[in-house]
Formats: sequence, C-alpha cells, structure tokens
Amino acid sequence: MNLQKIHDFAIKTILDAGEQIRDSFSKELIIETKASANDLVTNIDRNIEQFFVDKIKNLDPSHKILGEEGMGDKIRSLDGPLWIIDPIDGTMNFIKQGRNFMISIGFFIDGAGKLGYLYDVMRDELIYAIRGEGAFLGKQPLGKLQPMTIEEAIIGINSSWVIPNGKINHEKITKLIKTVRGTRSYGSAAMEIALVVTGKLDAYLSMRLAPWDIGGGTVIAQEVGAAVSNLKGEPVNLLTQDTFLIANPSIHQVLLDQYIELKEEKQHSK
Ligand code: 2AM
Ligand code: CA
Ligand code: CA
Ligand code: CA
Repeated sequence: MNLQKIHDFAIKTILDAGEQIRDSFSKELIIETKASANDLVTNIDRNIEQFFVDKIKNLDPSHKILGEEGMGDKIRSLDGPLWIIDPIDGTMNFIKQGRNFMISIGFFIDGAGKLGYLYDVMRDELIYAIRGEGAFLGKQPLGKLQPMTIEEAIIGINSSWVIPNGKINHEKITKLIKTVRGTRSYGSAAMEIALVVTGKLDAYLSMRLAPWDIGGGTVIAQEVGAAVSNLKGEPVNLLTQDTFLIANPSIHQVLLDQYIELKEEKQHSK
C-alpha cells in the first residue's frame, strides 16, 4: 500500500475520532486512576484508542500498533509498519477543561518516521507531515523554523521540573528561566510540540514522556527542522519512556550545553 493511501486513511480516521470525542461531551464520562491519583484515564481514551486499532487492523492486519491504553500490540521492536497512538494527550485537560488536548499519531516503517499527526480536537486544527514532502497546518505548508536566540525564546516547561526535584540541575534551569523571554505550560506534550513546530513556542522539555506522547510530533519536527533529543542530547528512543527536548535548531544545543544538566539517577529512588 502506498504512503498517500495510508495518509488519506489516517486523516479521515483522525477527523472521525475527533468528532466522536466532541460528541462524547453529551455522554457519561467515566474517570479512573492508573498508576497514581493524578494519572487519569477515561472511557473515551479507551474507546478512541480501540476505534483506531479496529480501523488500522481493518486497513492492514500486518500493521503493528503501540497505543497508550494498551489496546494495540505488545511492541518490542520498531521493525515493520508501526503506528504509535495517543488517543487523548492531555487527559486531565480533557476532563477538567474540555479543551487543550490532542490526538497524537505517528506512522513508522522500520523505526523511520513516515507520517505524523497532531490534532487539536476542540480547535479542529490538524498539523500533519509526510516524510520528505513537508508539514502542514490544515492546507497551509509550515515553513522551516527561523534562526533565533535563547534570549528571544518562549519555552514550554512544567513547573514540577523547575522546583528543586533532585533530577535536574536547579541553578541551570533557574538561569534558563531568567534568560528566556517567557515560559508556558499547557499540560499536553503533543500540544506543546505542535506549538514548537509552528514556531509559537521555541522549545519544550520534559523529564518524562512516553513514545505515544512524542511519536507523531517527531515526524513533524523532521519536516520543519525542529531538533529533538532526550535531555542528554541522545536520539529519541520510541520504545521506552525518557526525558525529551524539542527546540528550534538554533537553540537546541545551547539548551543542552548551558542550561540542562541531569543529575545521576539514584538507585531505588522514586
Ligand atoms: P496524557 O494526558 O496522555 O497522559 C502532561 O504534562 C503531559 O504528560 C501529557 O502529555 C500527558 O499525557 C503526559 N503524561 C502524563 N503522565 C505521564 C506519565 N506518567 N509518563 C509520561 N507522560 C505522562
Ligand atoms: Ca495518560
Ligand atoms: Ca500522552
Ligand atoms: Ca493519553
């Protein structure tokens, strides 16, 4: 099957899922906790992931699926065609605000990003990328990110990474916050990545993200020239949870060299 056909399928399925999520506000929301009291999931997260799994398996049963809610496959390697899916990124926003959440989807072949989608469901804004053909916001092509300085930057960062936390050099991150033009925190990794690839934020960093938080975004990042890595500067690994940095290419290395230093992980610490 050619990539264009898979892309057409993905667009249609994502828009359909978005409509289902918008319709869900008139139905009952069942909220459960996962690993901790602040780690929430709803029946809609699960239903939408199941919807994607059913559609993809119907399109081509050989495609593997890595989804946050576990409706897909057990994935141990990136071999072959693989979809990485977060049905609702920003579940807490979905529950509390009814906005500021995204559908995030990436399609990979042998670990190489081919298609990426970040869909802001309530604004009905779809950003997508086709490897080698560029990235788009709706029908509008997204240009390459333009050169800039750290002093001009607005960065996305969660406040829990700013207070002393034993995991990151606090003096350096404090210096970063004093140096940049401003900071923002949105509660949806996919939304912050969407803002970086459209040049509305200049960087976003997190101490802990999962493959489904970043899969779709990394494909779009390639097409606009945004630099991605973990907070040690290493390439993103789509099989494990890790730290994450996406930035305008002119400040990515500066951030790593001058402002971000991870502390050694202590054994048995939380
Ligand atoms: P979610 O809403 O799909 O769970 C919130 O700051 C961002 O971090 C959201 O993108 C959220 O995705 C993600 N997130 C929340 N809990 C997480 C966890 N335990 N590990 C990794 N990412 C998490
Ligand atoms: Ca979650
Ligand atoms: Ca997520
Ligand atoms: Ca999610």
